[in-house]
Amino acid sequence: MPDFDLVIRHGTIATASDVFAADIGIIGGQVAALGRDLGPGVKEIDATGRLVLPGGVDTHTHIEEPRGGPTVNADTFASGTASAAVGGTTTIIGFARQARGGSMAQGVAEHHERARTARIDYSFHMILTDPRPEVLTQELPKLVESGHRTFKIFLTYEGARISDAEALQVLATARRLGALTCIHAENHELIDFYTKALLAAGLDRPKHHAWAKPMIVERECVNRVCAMAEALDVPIQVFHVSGGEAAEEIERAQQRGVKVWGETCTQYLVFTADDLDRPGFEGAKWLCSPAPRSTADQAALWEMIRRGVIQNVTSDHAPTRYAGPDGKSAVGLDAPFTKIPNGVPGLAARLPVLFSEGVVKGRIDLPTFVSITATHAAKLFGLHPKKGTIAVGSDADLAIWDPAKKVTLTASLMQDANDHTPYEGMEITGWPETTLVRGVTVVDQGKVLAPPGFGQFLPRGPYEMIQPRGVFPGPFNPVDGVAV
Ligand code: DUC
Ligand code: ZN
Ligand code: ZN
Repeated sequence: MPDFDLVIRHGTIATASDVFAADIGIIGGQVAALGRDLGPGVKEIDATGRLVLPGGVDTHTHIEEPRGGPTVNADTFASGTASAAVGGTTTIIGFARQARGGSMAQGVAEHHERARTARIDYSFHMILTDPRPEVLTQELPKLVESGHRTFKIFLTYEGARISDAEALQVLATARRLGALTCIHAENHELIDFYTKALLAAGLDRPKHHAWAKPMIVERECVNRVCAMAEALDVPIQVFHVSGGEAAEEIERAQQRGVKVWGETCTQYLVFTADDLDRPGFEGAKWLCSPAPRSTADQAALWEMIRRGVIQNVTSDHAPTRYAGPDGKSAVGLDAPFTKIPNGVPGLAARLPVLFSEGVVKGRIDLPTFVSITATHAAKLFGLHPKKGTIAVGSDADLAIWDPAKKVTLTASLMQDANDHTPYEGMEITGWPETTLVRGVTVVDQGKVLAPPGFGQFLPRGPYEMIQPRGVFPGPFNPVDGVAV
């Protein structure tokens, strides 16, 4: 009589704190035992010579988001989550968006419909584009209660951005409801000023996108949102920190005790502004916001990861095909940078690129890799310990890696619905060969086995990590108006 549904034998397990040799016994989709010489399983996987890591938790993914323009998000939940699983990721958080003038509840309901084809587990951040009083006071309490515990706000992008006054109202609401706010922090007015100056001078190629939003644009805004978080005593996650100066603003706030967490993305660790200057229109493939920066910024980001200032590395997967009437070149190969949709695809590439560039090249150790790709994100977004670790009682969401496998990245390897990858031709070492979600093999040797709909929505309840500190810079609580 077998003891387990599945036993993964003889692997080397890594968590965010330890690396050890053990078998994993799985019952009912959860880890039931870790140990040597576990009893038999109905099924067994031999992981000799392999690393067994928690499946990746990618908390910044744009999938099947409607845009309302000529270009479209290339992925559906079926294709985006297939790609995620191919790259060893087992949980994603996507974005449900409020239409301007519309209802956040409707945006969430519509996104739940789209996500029915997900092949791995998922949750949503709620993009607030129009935080009117009734949205904040009537819709959000119910939405948070039903497990949508993160807000996303943009301080730039026409059509999505909100004012500082509105941002403060969103942050105050997050504090009252026990929600976390994620922020796209770039100074809109400065970008606008730079952009007008560039266009007036005829400087409108893809490379000028980086000129229109240099680091000062980001640094100033990161400083500002840290001040807002401190003033209201409310935790925030700063999305896609792209270089040293912005990370330093976060570090300073953290040193003052502010609950601000920094995220960067794979692309900022491997690409630079020079990639936007590839011949012809090719640079459009690397056009994202914030813009890729310099090799010095890459080194600074790795250092900030080692120091724990940046704790989460996501893909910011934002796929737009290159060719075709709905692609990056929809407006023509001479389109000004202002007409090119922002974003790069990267769901499948994230873990392998970070493993190769981080662990194999000796920039970070294996537990740090696990932490920045899975464990910290699961903790920060209220998914831990169900997700993001390997422990008795956790979901058996696992990636079994060949740490020595040499791979040349190509678009077809990614198995998303895009027609290119900015990582094309990159040579890496290490590949997640088998991915399991809740003990079920969803990808094996590049073959996607999970059907659309296998993924489950992950509602997120209240949790300690994002509780306010109860410390205000002034003599009273400006959110509730209660004397401290
Ligand atoms: N930047 C974002 O803020 N979102 C999606 C794509 C991008 O480049
Ligand atoms: Zn953003
Ligand atoms: Zn994004």
